[in-house]
Amino acid sequence: MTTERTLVLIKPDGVARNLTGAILARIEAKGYTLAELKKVDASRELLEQHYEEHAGKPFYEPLVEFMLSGPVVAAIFEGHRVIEGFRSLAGTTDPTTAAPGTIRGDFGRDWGLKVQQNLVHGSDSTESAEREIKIWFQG
Ligand code: RTP
Ligand code: MG
Repeated sequence: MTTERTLVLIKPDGVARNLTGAILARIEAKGYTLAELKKVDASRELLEQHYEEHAGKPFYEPLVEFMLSGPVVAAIFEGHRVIEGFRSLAGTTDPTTAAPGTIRGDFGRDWGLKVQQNLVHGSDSTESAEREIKIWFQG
């Protein structure tokens, strides 16, 4: 059986707030294994590939600008059902209402900006995980 993998990003708000270690520690504490880790100044081209499913949506351009605003940390985590396990740990998209106990619920809030700054990204399917891992680690 191949081990499932997911792409996790700590977005610029998480890095700027020095939450990288705390976030990675939660993922490891849940039992997933860190396979790759790097800090990246992402290019617009890379982010446009990563977020291609959102092109044309009202939050797309503010989202890309936000992701360009500072370094991000990209990681690959491994483990059985890691894709859904990480998304459950991250919490729902809006950090104001994300459940306490989740990464977004505990560390995030609405800052009244154009896009939701919600600390982390996690792939949402095996197909998107493999696509995103290629973009961030083999691009
Ligand atoms: P992600 O892809 O980052 O793991 O988050 P997600 O699945 O929970 O959210 P998704 O719908 O894929 O949206 C991608 C990111 O865009 C920002 N967003 N802002 N209305 C808004 O202000 C809005 N909607 C989405 C968030 O940063 C979200 O994580
Ligand atoms: Mg998403």
